[in-house]
Amino acid sequence: MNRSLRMPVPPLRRNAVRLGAAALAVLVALLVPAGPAWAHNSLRAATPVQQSTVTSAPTEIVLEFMSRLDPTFTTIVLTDAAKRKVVTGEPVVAGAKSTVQLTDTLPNGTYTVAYRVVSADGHPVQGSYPFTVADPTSSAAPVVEAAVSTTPSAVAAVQTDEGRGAGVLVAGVALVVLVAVAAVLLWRRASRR
Ligand SMILES: [Cu+2]
Repeated sequence: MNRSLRMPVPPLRRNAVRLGAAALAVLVALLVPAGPAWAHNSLRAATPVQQSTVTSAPTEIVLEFMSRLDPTFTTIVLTDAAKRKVVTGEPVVAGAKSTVQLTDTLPNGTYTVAYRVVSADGHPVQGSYPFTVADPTSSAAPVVEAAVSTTPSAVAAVQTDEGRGAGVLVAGVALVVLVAVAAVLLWRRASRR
């Protein structure tokens, strides 16, 4: 196309600004509803540590969250490799920490800690993680996994922190939009020469 033919057309820069504004509007629309999701409570630390192997059976499970817990809505459930519930005490909440005592010594094997707590905005947050007991001096027979069992990695993948999931999704969409806008702007700048 001849350069002179393009002269009457409004400057391309104006189109670029308009496109940028549209992209910004899309970003704001995506980010605003997800805002409260970032305020959701999440697990900060745990004992036994997530995905760890401990050489002596733990006597308690301690979960520490990012913000204070409501004792009424704090649940911690321990299951063995055969998905049987392990008897524990009731969760004892102190600030952002919750502890359950284990009444019996855990036999060697892989266990899953599942938790459900409530965020400041009232939305529930739940997740789970595995840990393994491998005590070389343990005489108890290890818990055998059920035939259709979940491997530790599959259990880890099941972790459902709703807030984090929404945040990652929004970040992904925002990234795609930004890359698309950048590509269009670069293409327009290149085609102007
Ligand atoms: Cu919420």
